[in-house]
Amino acid sequence: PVPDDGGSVVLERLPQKAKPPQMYQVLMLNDDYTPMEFVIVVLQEFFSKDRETATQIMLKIHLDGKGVCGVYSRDIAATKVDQVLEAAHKAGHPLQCVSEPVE
Ligand code: NFA
Repeated sequence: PVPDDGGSVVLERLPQKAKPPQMYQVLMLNDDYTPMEFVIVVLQEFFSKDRETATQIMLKIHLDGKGVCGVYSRDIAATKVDQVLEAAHKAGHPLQCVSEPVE
């Protein structure tokens, strides 16, 4: 007969390397045609900014050529870009929006 070994099992944990996921910043780019008011509304609607913050970000984009609208996981950032581009296209504005990894 085979002796019972007790069936004991040792589960060792490998060293946990849970790095947080890469984050992506969503930027809007300045152009000469998109109305300031449209950019402010987009920042309020899609980036949950209050009107004051939205106005500051819009002016930063207007003066510097680009500005960060928010920082998100890759999927959410891609969705934000899509939402901005669709809203701009529907309204007939050339507003551009991109996402890029932080750092
Ligand atoms: N530069 C645009 C204007 O003067 C305003 C604008 C701001 C456009 C930010 C795009 C992004 N009407």
